[in-house]
Amino acid sequence: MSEFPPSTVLQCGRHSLDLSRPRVMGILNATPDSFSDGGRFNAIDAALAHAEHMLAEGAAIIDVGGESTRPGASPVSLQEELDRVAPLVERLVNELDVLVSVDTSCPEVMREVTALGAGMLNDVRSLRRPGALDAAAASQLPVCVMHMQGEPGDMQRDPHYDVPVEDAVTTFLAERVAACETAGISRDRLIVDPGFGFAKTLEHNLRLLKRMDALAHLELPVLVGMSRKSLIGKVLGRTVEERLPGGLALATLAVERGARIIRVHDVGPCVDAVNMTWAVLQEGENQ
Ligand code: 7PM
Repeated sequence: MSEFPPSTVLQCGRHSLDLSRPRVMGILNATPDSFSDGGRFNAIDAALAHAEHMLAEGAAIIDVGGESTRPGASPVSLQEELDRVAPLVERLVNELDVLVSVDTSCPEVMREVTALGAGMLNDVRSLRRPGALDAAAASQLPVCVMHMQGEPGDMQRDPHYDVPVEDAVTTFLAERVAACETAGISRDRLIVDPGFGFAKTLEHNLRLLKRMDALAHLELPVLVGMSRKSLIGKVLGRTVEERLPGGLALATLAVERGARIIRVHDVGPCVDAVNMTWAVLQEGENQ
């Protein structure tokens, strides 16, 4: 436990991210506004207020998503994704001076948000789109690569693995890490994510968390996202609004198994769960 993951400070543009202890990443949806330019302005104001709230609750990173990567979501055009994400990133960086991560698979979006001051890239497609590896390498920013089998549209159609799911995930991530290094993204800029809820049955998700220590072989910081996901709903019979206690249990177990970034909607409760878990894990470690 104590030697994994390696104590590390990630350089995220102007920000440093100390991952010698676990951190919480707050999810910020860059939601479209169907009314007018005035309406869009209001949607951005609301998103900024929410980001401010998450920072006050202890978020170390704000992850901005234009919903193009959401499983089952209808594809969003590049222009629409840029229109949703870019103005929000710009204001987060300039007005809140926060470490902004951007959830995108599009090289054009990666380049644009890098120019605007984003500090991290988060790609559920692991830089597999044409041009994404080069865009991420040029950004010089840390990148989170995530395991997913197939594409968001079809991935939940009877997911199957020929080897234990944690081995399939580790092999996939090792291959993506190698591809990143070949493209010029050095290891000290990489974060890996097992991709909970992406092309996985309930049993896959539960086993993946139970065996998450298998990812330790990669010797890279691990990010997990389980907040409000359907595995909680399936086990507990809870609606999306009722999944916070289940999510905190999962966050606790992930930290115990070495996760260093926990991506969540409910930042305050998760910060307490993470810090409490960390206090127990650290007891006696510094003597
Ligand atoms: C519907 C289903 C809507 C799932 C949104 C989602 C992850 C991510 C997402 C994750 C990383 C959500 C997901 N999940 N990025 N983006 N890891 N790195 O719950 O698990 O936000 S989208």
